[in-house]
Amino acid sequence: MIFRPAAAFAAFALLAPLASAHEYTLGDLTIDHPMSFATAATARTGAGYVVITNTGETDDRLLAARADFPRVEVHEIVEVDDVMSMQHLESGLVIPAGETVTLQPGGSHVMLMGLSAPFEVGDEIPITLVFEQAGEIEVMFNVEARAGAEEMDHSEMDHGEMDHSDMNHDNSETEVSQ
Ligand SMILES: [Cu+2]
Repeated sequence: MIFRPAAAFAAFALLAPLASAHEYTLGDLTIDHPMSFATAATARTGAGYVVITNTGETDDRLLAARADFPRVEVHEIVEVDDVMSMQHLESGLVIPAGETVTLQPGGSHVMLMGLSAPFEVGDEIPITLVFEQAGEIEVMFNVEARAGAEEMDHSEMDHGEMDHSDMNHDNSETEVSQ
């Protein structure tokens, strides 16, 4: 289920650069600005990005993510022989004590596979993030326009440049390395 509240469109139009800034707290973790990019009409995969800060004194780990899609995995990007590919982080993504880990294009991300409909700007995608120490929390990933895709001010956005991972995501890949 993707929520598509009419209000989100209005807010987006008025406050485009700031509308989607939102933050959650779970134990020692701060989970900031969960977002995804609008996808092509034919896309069968999407990616979720978020900034996670561990203010505690114990390392935590993003073990998994759950959402209403056939497959949801935490991926990292690895480069082998100049070829970028995605790998499922079977044992999770470490969030070191006192540090911030950013899931972003070209790096780690929450991989959403088997989309039945494209993500549109203004959509809110509920995704449950499961942490080893802090437990789990459902957060809303706000769908934003890809930089350059629309006429708007992206000066405050430092993500959205095309890269290998985005290209893979847009190409409706059917094979994902395990
Ligand atoms: Cu991926």
